[in-house]
Amino acid sequence: MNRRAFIHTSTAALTGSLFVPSNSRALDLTQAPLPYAPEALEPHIDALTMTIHHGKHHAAYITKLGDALKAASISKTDALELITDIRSLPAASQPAIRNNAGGHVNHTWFWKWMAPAGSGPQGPEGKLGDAIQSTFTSIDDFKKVFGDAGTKRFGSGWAWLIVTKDGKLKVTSTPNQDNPLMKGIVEEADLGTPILGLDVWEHAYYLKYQNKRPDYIAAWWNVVNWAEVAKGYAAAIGK
Ligand code: MN3
Repeated sequence: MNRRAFIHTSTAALTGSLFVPSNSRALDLTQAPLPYAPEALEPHIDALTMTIHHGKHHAAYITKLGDALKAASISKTDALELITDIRSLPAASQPAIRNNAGGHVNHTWFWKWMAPAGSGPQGPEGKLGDAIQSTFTSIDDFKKVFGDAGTKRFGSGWAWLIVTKDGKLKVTSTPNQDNPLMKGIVEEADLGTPILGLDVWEHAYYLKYQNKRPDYIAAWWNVVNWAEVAKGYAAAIGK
């Protein structure tokens, strides 16, 4: 094996064992601005919700994560690394780091998984489209399964489309700010690389949709950034 092939193989093995998306960089304790104006997702997601969600909720997870790390004298500040290995942290610090590092990672990705309606592909195309059709029968069936995962999540949490370690697509759901990368917390069968996630906490939709979570989910499909999902899929399957 030449050096190049060796490096390639080692990287693939490492990525596979950690489930960390190969396209994601370290995720430190700084907050990126929204990739679009807060009103850009109107009328599907309203500007005030976006402003509060990003500026208050997401920002608070980062502040509280910093506080939790400081209290536990943990110098590691990569939120992605933290969430993959929560169980190795001091027990007393695990709940706060689990919630707030999870919250930081989940929201950082969530903003990128949305884009103004009509600004990109209207649905999954190419290899991603083929994989969704062969896994779920059709795009509509996939949306039904994913939407149900979000609707049936009791209380607060997320619906996910993940790529499992054997390269299969799967719809899952987690409570609170848990994430499919959380080994030792999420069931083994539901671990994988998230390529799409939907925030179903009431703070994500209550101002506009009140108790009507299914209406929020139906509207949200209009602002899914399918180009970004396809990018995540390609990275997760290593192609
Ligand atoms: Mn949220």
